[in-house]
Amino acid sequence: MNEFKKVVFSGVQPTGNLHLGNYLGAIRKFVALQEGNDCIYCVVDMHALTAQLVHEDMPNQIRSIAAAFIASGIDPEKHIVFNQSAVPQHAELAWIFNCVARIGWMNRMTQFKDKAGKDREQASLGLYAYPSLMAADILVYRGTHVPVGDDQKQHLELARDIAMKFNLDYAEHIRKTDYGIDITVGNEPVHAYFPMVEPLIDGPAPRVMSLRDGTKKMSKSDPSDLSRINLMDDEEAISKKIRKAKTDPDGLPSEVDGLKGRPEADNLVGIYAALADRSKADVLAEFGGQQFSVFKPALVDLAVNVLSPITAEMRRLMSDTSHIDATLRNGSERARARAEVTMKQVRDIVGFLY
Ligand code: AQP
Repeated sequence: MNEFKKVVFSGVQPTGNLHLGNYLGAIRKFVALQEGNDCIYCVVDMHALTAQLVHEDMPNQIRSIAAAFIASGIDPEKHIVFNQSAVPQHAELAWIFNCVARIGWMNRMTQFKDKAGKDREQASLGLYAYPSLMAADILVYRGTHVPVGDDQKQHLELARDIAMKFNLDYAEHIRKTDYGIDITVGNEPVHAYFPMVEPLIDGPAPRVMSLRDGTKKMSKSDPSDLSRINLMDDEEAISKKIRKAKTDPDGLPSEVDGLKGRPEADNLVGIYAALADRSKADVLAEFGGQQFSVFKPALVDLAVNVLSPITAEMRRLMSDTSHIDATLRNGSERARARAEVTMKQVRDIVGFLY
């Protein structure tokens, strides 16, 4: 239970082409949450340095994520759209969180293990500390709800641990101010400065898988472009990728249970269901018993119908970047003002003089 004012926060890294997984797992949820909520959506450009230091065209990568947000239906006037590096309070809070978080907690992060690979000694310190910066991104706005894909679940649990430890370690200091709020965590009453973040993972496509391997997440960094549908793909590319998507020799089952042990079939049915806003059971009621030669063209038509207006709008926005730049500048100013309210209080709680 938390009685903090509801603030929705989420971010996307400018690390390459946005794909259908980013869209269905995250951005579409961002759009749906706008109604009745205070939402802050961030292009997390500082995170982009963690796995690869030098990026070919960082400014346009940042702009293209903002363009995807807007083209998908996010209203940057009612809500806030900005890039992380323009609000230095994220890094400032992240440092304090680096001192709150324990090395043992960071050692458990599976995404670090996956991304660092075998040669962990050569991974950047930033990649290791990534979840601490992510906690700061959210909590510098005292964010309460975070729409993300399934792969971010563990990082959000860590954000809760960091918030809780800060609340407990600084409990006496927080009590001396009027910045805290009484909340209940489990059955325990806690006087908290930071809320317990709620991940919003559920949805029709919390983990979209690669089109080449149904056991691997669809990912920007997969070397094979055939593994993902990019938001900037045209009709021909979408059609080619779906036609070439790996499948098994059987036709589609009539029941969801029949997808068990068939990761590629399960993924394609899941993508169809998410794009059509239908359940998998409903999709199988229509296509059960059919071959992929029938299902794949239907999936191509659906994907093109849903994605092509977004792609066209992204291209329009990117053809003259002045609008995106003005949107990011305006969003960053509003985000900075809000983040500074929190940081003034945090500096006071920690005991920093300024
Ligand atoms: N395959 C996916 N299915 C569902 N959701 C996904 N997300 C990412 N991949 C999938 C969600 O998209 C949001 C933004 O992700 P990100 O760019 O910040 O980082 P990521 O999770 O590392 O995404 P990628 O595309 O897989 O990039 P690389 O290849 O750089 O690692 C997040 O909410 C994420 O959950």
